[in-house]
Parts: sequence; structure tokens; C-alpha cells
Amino acid sequence: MMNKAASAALPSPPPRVSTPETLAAEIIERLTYSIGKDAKVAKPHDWMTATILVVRDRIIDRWMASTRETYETSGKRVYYLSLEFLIGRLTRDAVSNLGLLEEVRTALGSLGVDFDVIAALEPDAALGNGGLGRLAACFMESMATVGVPAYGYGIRYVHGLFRQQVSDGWQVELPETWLAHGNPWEFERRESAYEIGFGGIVDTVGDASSDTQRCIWRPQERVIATAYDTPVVGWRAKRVNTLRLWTAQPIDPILLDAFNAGDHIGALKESNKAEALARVLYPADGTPAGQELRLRQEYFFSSASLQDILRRHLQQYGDLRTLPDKVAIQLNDTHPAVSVAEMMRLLIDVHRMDFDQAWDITRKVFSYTNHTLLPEALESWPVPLFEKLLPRHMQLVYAINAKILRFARLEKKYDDEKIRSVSLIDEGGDRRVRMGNLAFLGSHSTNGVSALHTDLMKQTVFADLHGLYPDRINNKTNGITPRRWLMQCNPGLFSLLRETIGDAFMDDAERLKGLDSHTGDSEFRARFAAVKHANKVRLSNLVARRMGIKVDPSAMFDVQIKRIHEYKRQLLNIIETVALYDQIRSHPERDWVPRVKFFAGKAAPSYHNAKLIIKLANDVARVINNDPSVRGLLKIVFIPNYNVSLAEVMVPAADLSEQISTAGMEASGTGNMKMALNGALTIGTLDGANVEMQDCVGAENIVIFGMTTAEVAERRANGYVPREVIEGSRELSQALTAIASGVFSQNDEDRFADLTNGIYEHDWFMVAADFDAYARAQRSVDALWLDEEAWYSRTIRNTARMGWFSSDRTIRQYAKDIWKAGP
Ligand code: B1H
Repeated sequence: MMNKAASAALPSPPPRVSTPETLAAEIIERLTYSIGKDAKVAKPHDWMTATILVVRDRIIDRWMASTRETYETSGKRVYYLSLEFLIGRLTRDAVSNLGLLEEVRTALGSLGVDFDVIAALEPDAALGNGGLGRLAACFMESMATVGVPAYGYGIRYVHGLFRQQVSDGWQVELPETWLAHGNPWEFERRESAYEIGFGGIVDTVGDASSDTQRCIWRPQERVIATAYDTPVVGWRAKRVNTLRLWTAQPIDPILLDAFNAGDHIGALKESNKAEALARVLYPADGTPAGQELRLRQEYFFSSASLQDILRRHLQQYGDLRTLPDKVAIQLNDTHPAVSVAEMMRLLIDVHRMDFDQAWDITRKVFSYTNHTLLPEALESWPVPLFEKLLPRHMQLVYAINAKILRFARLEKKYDDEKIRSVSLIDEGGDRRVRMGNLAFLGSHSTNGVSALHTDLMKQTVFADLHGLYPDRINNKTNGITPRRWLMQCNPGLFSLLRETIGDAFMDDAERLKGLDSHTGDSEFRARFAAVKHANKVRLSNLVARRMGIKVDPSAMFDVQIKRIHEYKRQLLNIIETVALYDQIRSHPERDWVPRVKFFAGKAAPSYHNAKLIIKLANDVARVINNDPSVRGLLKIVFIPNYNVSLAEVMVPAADLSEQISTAGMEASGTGNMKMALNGALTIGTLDGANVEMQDCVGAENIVIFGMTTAEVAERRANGYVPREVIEGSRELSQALTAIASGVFSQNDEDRFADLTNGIYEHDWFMVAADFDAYARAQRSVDALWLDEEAWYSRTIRNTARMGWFSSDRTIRQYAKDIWKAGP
């Protein structure tokens, strides 16, 4: 270590100049001296790496300044704990937020390299499943943008979300290897390493009669967590925050005794076991994996993150009692909820605090976001497994539970039934630790992700907990970053907007409202339409290139892109498509609107019905796309391997955005916001954030159909008989009969029986009950499409009114109401 005087005298590197000329010179320098390639033989990939290294230098200056500033101003730090960060590509985002897009493009151009070509070589960082992980990525960017000093903590999975191949219409999962060619965006931090324990026993030491008695956990297994840091650049690079991802290493890379005794496999056992922790992201969106390795992952990254947070706080402030003033920790769903028990363990066992003080600090520091109310998605762990893996945490869970249940019984006069529902232990059936209750009780704030979802939290799953702490549940409606989801993915619309309403919306998305006054301007409408058309040409080219399917960019592009889930009702869309196919053939004389129905999304590998829905979409596509009698009026395209980069092409090309989940089931949705922002009309139910989107755009600018949440509940309660509904709808029964009788699966009539029988027998997601309303809504969409003025004045108004759904607004609300941090 250097002494203070010497380090104060250390020179800083000269500031970087970022003209195209200096950038080009530096790219050549990096290509030569960092990558060791002669420009004459450099491959596109080498150019990409060299460019990233040059861009990175510009970021590092800002990064260090941001870190320094938080130290110097004693600013409160926000820690976002998430098992998922669905980032996508980083380079365009970083360059664009630095304001260097044109300079870098010109620099590379002068070297004969096309920026767009090399940017497309970067693999997606797909460390997430869907909306929850993408939200974490948008939040990271917005926290840097609005000036919140923040760290994201997660796992550096070697394999992110699987690659989806579609083979004969079926989903096939292939491993994803985003790190295969190295990752120039990350910095390994070997010095930030922590020991993480599993299993073993708990010893009590000291004298029970005095207050010196304490517990010591003696884990049976230990691994080391080491950090990799990635800078997260805010808009205009005002601030650069850190995404810190943990990887696992064995304490002994090889057991030499075993090796020398000839047991070469046994010698690597520990090493393999440690590395398994960070090997792969669990691909089950919406349903917890429930396996031991998943609980290990959750504890591993929680413990490493908390140890890191406490170390940083102690180093700066020397006293853990000030933790709540300087630290806010947000739990992204229950996946990091074991952190509550781990914080208690660290404060009590390691830092020698008493239980009540530790509990007070813990609750002040943590807050929790709930993302789903689906009963099957609520995480809980069998008590024996939890106890085996985390014996000390099990004790602490019981101690917390005792405290809470006493409070509920004595002060809130809760009866047995309510006591059972707020307990940390689910006593029905095999005993389980309820992670939702632990996260709720260990936090001072529990939030939902849309107004409707938050109301339902209070009324249903969290009702009795809400009764205990009526001020705790609050709403923070989700948002999306307008940098990635407008400026970068839709440069055509971006420049049209700048020309039309000026630059103010670039710093305040609500200023998009300035477009309102242009909806009646026919010249603007034509330019808006031309941008949409160009984006549709781009998507058509992608489909032609990847799939060999030709689609007409002047047809309506009707888009449903999201994870495949029964509650999201891709099936409703497909069945309506089949009905439309029948109609087009029966009434060739009518003025049918040409449509291309796009689907994309992955199914959890073990989710049978979701995989069957993918097969159905592909089987229906094959029949309809090859039937000359539809005269090209209807095409269906299922684009494989939906990911962030594909979304960046599909979102700007959507005319119609399908947001058709059964009311009450989609917590928020964020794809709904992305497509509306890019000038799509939404057809949707009153679910999740669709409700607030309707408030913002106005009822005449969104097509809402179907049952409300209350109607769904009532229908279910009063004995819903889908068969009656089906028999009452000619279109629906014909479409279902066609699917069930093998029209789309000639050699295998029963292929879709699980789907069709499900609708006839219980139809839990109310596909039949909403079918007629949906079909009617689709025909009203057709009518709008035929009137160009009606169409574009509506879609323009969607772009104009979506500013409120910027994740900058969401983050400001979190910062003000929950974290008490930031500017
Ligand atoms: C959402 C999840 C989720 N809700 C478990 N819940 C997972 C649950 O791997 N797991 O165990 C993974 C993901 N994801 C989504 O969150 C909601 O369905 C969306 O409606 C919402 O927009 C999104 C972000 O809040």
C-alpha cells in the first residue's frame, strides 16, 4: 500500500479526446497492442473488441468519478439484488449514452469498418428469463441516468437463457455460451472475494446465563465468491454505476491427496461442485425451480452481496448502526429473500449485535418487489432442505417467526387462521419456508408493479400480512428505458421526433406529449407511417434471411412476443387466427385486411402445454401459409429464439401489440409499453399495466376487450362451464374442432388434445369465455386499419402518451418513496 501523501501526488491519465480521428487512432492502437492483430488481417470480431476497449476508456473516467463522488458526499447507496439481469447487447447502449454514436461510426468508417456490422457480433447477455430480468436491466440504466448511486448484484452465469431452436415446429433447447469469445465489458475483481458456507452445524459458545452466549455456524462446505464488474452508463454518461456479478470458485482447486492416491475424479469433486453454482440460469419463468441447486444459488449470491455491502459500509463509516442511513437493498422478487436471514446472521453472529437491534436495522434496509401472484409461482422451500443447507438461518427464521406471531396474536388479535397465513412456515402438508412472507416481513416496503397488481396483492395473497402492516404495500408501476427502447432500436422514429418536437424529450420522456398537436397533421402522419414501414421492411428482411419466409411489409404486423404461458393466452390468439382463416375462405368477397401474425417467445423446458402451444403455432402457420385460397391475406410467423436483440427489431415494426392475458394474471407487462411507445396500437385486456396505459392514451386509442378481473373471479366462483360457451359460439367451436380433429396435425390427430381438452373441461384461463369479445375487437382493429387517418392518429397518440412509462419515472419513485436516496 502506498502512503497518503504519495498517492495524492499520483498523476491521473490525460483526459481522452473523442474526435473521429483520435478514436480511429486509438482503435488501431488497441487492435495492435491489446489484441495483437495487424489491421490488414483483423477479423470483424477483433474490430469489435478493439472498439469496445476504446469506448470503455471513456466510461472508466466517468465510473471512477461517480464512485469517488458517492464516497465524498457520503451518499446513500442502493443495492439491487436480482437473480436475473436480461441485458442484451451492451455496446450500442454504452456508445449512445456516451453521446459518441456518430463519432465512433465515422472513426470505424474511416478504417473501412461498419459499426452496425460489428455491433451485431456482440452476443446478448441473456442472464434472465423475461420481464423480471429485463426490468432489472432497464432499472440499472435508469438509476445511472437519474443519478442514484447503485450497484446491481447477481450471478455471472456461464450459460444464460437457453437458445431456442424450432425443429419440425417443436422447441429444442440448446446451451447458450455468451462468454465463449471473452467479454471485454467485464473486469475481474479478485480482491473482492468472500467465503460462502453450506450445511454443517451450529455451535453455541459462551455462558447461557450471561449475554455473552452466541451461535457459531460451522459450515460443512465452503466456496469462494469472486466478483466481476460491468460498468452501467447512464444517459449522457452523467453517472456510471456497477453491475457486480458473482462467480464461484472452490477453496481447493484440486484435492491433491485424492489425486495422488489415484482418485483423479474425486480430486476435482469440490471444484466441480463450486463451479456448478454459477453455471446456468434456471429457465423456468414464473414457476420456481424448487431444486437444491437453486436454493444454493440464491444463498450464494445473497451472502456474497451482503458481505460486500457490509464491508464497504464499515470501511467508510466504521459503524453498522448507521447502515439504514447509507444503504438501501431492493429484493427483486423472493429469489434473494434469504438475504433477510443472512443479514440477521451477519449482524448477530459476526458483528455481535443483539437480535432486536439487528431486526430493526434489517427491516429498515430491505425492501421487496413482488412480481407475480400466481400461486404456483410463490417460492417456498421444504423445511428439511432449508435446515440441512442453512441450519443457522433456519434458527433465525424460527426466531423471527416467533416475534411476528406474538405480535399478530397479542396486538393484532389475529385468530388461528390468520396466524397460519402470516407465518413464515407453511404448516399445511410438508412444512415449507415461505419466501414471500420472509421478504415482506423483513422489509419496510413491499411493492407491486402496476396499480391493479398492487391492489390484488392487498386483497389476495398478502391480505393478512397487509392487515399486520397496513402501510407497507405500495405501488411502483414498471417502466422501460426510452434509450434502448426508442432512441437506439428505432433511429428512424427518433430522428423524426427530434425534427418535429425538438430535443427535450431526450431528457424527459413526458415531453413526447408535444406530439399530440401533430396527430392531425397529414404530412407528419405520412412521415410517421413511412418510418413504421421502413421498420417493417427491416423485420421482413430478417424473416426472409432467417426463415426463408416472404411477408408483405404493407400488411398489418400483428405481434405477440413474450414468454409462452397459458395465462398470457397465445392460444387465444392462435385459435382466433384459425377462425379468421375459416372466415376468409368462407367469405372471399369481403374486404379482409392483410395481416401477418408474428409470434416469438420461449417456453420453460419442462412446461408441456407451453411447448405444445409453440408446436400449434408452427403447425397452423404451415397450413395457412401454404394455402393459396387465403391469397396472402393471412400469414403466421413464429420467429425462433426470442431475445432482447430480436425484440429490438420486432418492437419498432409492430402495428398491433397483443396484450391479451386473462385479467388479474399479468402483474404488469413491459412489452406492452415498448410497442406502444414505438407507435403500435394495443389490443388487450384490463390487466397489469394495460389499465394505466388506457388511462394515459385515452380509451379511444387502445382496443380493450374481455372480462375484468372481478368478472373472471365471479365467473370462476359461480361454476364456469366452458362447453356451453363453446357451443354458443360457431366460430370458436369450428376452430376448436378443426384443431382437435387434426386439420393442422394430419399424421397425429391427438397432438393438441391436451390443449383443446383443457379448454373444454376447465378452461382455467378463460380462452372460450373471452373468445367472442376478442374476435369482435380484432374486427374493430381491421376497421381502423382501413382508415389510415384513424389508424395513425391513434398510434401517434400512443407514442405521445407513453412518456410516463419511462423507467426514469419508476426509479425516481423508488428513490423518493422507498430508498430515500439519490438526487
Ligand atoms: C414476472 C416472474 C418470475 N413475474 C419466477 N414473476 C422466476 C418468477 O425463475 N423464476 O423462478 C422468474 C420470473 N417474472 C414478470 O415480471 C411478470 O410476469 C410481468 O408481468 C412483469 O412485467 C415482470 C416485471 O415486473
